[in-house]
Parts: sequence; structure tokens; C-alpha cells
Amino acid sequence: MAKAVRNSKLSLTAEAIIADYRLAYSSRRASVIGRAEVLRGNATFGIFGDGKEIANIAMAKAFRPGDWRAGYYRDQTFMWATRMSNVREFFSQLYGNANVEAEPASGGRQMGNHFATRLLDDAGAFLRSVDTPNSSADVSNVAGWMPRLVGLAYASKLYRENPQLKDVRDGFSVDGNEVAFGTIGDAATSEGLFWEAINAAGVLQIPMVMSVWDDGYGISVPIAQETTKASISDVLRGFMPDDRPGIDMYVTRGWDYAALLETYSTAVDKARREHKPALIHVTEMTQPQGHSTSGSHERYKSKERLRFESEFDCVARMRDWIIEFGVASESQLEGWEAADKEAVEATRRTR
Ligand SMILES: Cc1ncc(C[n+]2csc(CCOP(=O)(O)OP(=O)(O)O)c2C)c(N)n1
Ligand SMILES: [Mg+2]
Repeated sequence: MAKAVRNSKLSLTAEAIIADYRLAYSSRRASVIGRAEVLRGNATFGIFGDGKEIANIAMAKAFRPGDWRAGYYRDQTFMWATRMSNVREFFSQLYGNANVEAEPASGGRQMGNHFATRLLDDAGAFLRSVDTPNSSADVSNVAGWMPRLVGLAYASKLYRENPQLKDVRDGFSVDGNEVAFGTIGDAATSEGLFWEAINAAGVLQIPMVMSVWDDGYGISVPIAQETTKASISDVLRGFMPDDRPGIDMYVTRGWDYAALLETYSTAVDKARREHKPALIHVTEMTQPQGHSTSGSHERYKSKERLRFESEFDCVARMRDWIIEFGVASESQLEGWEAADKEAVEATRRTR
């Protein structure tokens, strides 16, 4: 087992670490193939989860049945890790497959990597959301999901604290233990809805865990032109608790698997137990293929930035870490990668 993981309060088997790596690798392959498919003219548009894979996996490890997500198109790997989506649905959505069995999030109506799970069964009755992972339906206007995220977290607080809800909460809540997970990009934190939601979470003291995926850009706009001090966690410091309740703040890097696991475990446990909101600012993320298929980031990022992005690619960093800590060998990794590459491509061909 890897040293860094054994030394922390988390303990993970080599098998679990390898499963995480293979998921990250498969998700990356899907992103690479997805972009190629659009550029070949086989799909109209693509926006992918590349560069966010490892943090997505760490977030998924802290996600429990009954929990909710409200987030955006960079959560591909999280959705696969929690089994709310998968590589088949990824390609169905890319190709605009209108069959709701093939593309249950929206039956081909939404943009790629816009997710949703069902709250109702076919007869229109509520499903038991306490038994399943859950995602509200993504919206394309950035930060548009923030008020809903507050509502989902506030529901847990009401279910825990309001005695009149005890009789009606079966299937929806177990004592308000459900955490609402939000994700947002660094640039979208400039939207008014983000600030309103953060303030509401601090006032209401609700179990909301907000992740900011900070890749330093909003399409071609660098963070220094979006965010004061170019750091959302720096400027949010006034929200941190002192002798008054506030919002717990964590900063962790998007390529550091062990640190990400520890941060998510700590932050989410506390939010769930104590109903305290938290913000996790995940820095040093990258966009290996740029923002979306509608552009080339080589046209606006400096050579230094592009070099940084390839050096700090989270999947490559996790691979190095696996070898360094003796979790698996280079040749074992190559074997799994070859198999996973083929499996992703084979799945694509069925869509
Ligand atoms: C309200 C709104 N304005 C503009 C857009 C167009 N748009 C789509 S993604 C994006 C940039 C988002 O950047 P960021 O929040 O950093 O997320 P990233 O894609 O970098 O992960 C913009 C401006 C939009 N979808 N919604
Ligand atoms: Mg960004």
C-alpha cells in the first residue's frame, strides 16, 4: 500500500487505488476520443471532464446514497465514479441519441456532460432518493444551479430540525444526513448567483460542500481578469468561522490524489455531522484539450502555461505517484491502459 495513504487517516488498498486510476484514465480517453469525434464531424459539440478527473474521484469517495449534486459539465468522472452515468451514456449524449434508455439524463436534448438523475418513477411517484446517488439536472447558464444547491442543502437541515417533517421524510431523508455537493468553475464564481448562494449557506448553516474547479481560465479569460486577487478562497476568507459560525475553507491541488482524498473525507464528514457548509478550492487544475471543441487553447495560453498544464496533468501525476510508491509497475499500468483504451473505443462503437 502506498506510503502517503498509509500515513494519513485514510487507508486504501492497492486495488482501490488502481481502480481509481483506471477510471481516471478511461474518462480521459473518452474526452480525447470525444473531441476527435467532433473535429471529424461525427458530433456537433463537446465539452469534457479532462483535467478534473482526480478531484472528481476524491469527491465521489465522500458521496453517499441520499446525497445530491448540483454542478456542471466538468463532473464527467464524478458521475461515472458514483455510477450516476457511464461511458455508454457519455457517447450517447455526444451523438445526440434521443433514446431515453441510451441517454437517460435528457434523451439527447441537453448538451454533452449535462447530467440528471430521476426523482420520479414511470408512474410519477417519488423514488426513494435516500437509497440512491442523486443529481439535479444541469443547466448551461453558469452558476444557474447555485440557488438549487442551497435548496437541496437546506432541505437536509429542515428534515433534521423540524419535528413536523419527521412523519413525511421517509424516502427523502434519514435525519437530514444528506449532503448537497456543488461544483463550479473559477470564472463562474464571478456570477452574482454564486455570491448569493455562498452567503445564504453561511447564514443558514447548511450541509453544502461547494467545490471550485480552478483551472485558471474561463474560456480564454485568465483568472486575474475574473477574480479579485486571482483566488476565490483568498477573497472568501471573511466567511470563515471565528467566534461566529461561517463557512469552512479548504485549499487543495487538483493533481494531488492523497491530499484530495483527505480533504474531501474531512470536509464532507463535518458537513454531514454538524451541518456546517464548506468550500473546497481545488487549484492547479488543467484543461488538457482546452475549454471545449469550439476553440484551441494554444491560441491564447502562453508556452509557459501550456508547459505547466502538461507537467501538472492530474492523470499523469497520479500515474507517477503509483509508480513512486510501489502500488503498481509501469508495465502493469501499460497493460491496464491498453485494455481500457480498447474498452472505451469499443463502447463508443456501440452508440
Ligand atoms: C451566464 C453564462 N454566461 C456565459 C456563458 C458561456 N460560458 C460557458 S462556459 C464559460 C466559462 C466558464 O469558465 P469556468 O467557470 O472557469 O469553468 P471551466 O469551463 O473553466 O471549468 C462561459 C463564459 C454561460 N454558459 N452562462
Ligand atoms: Mg475555469
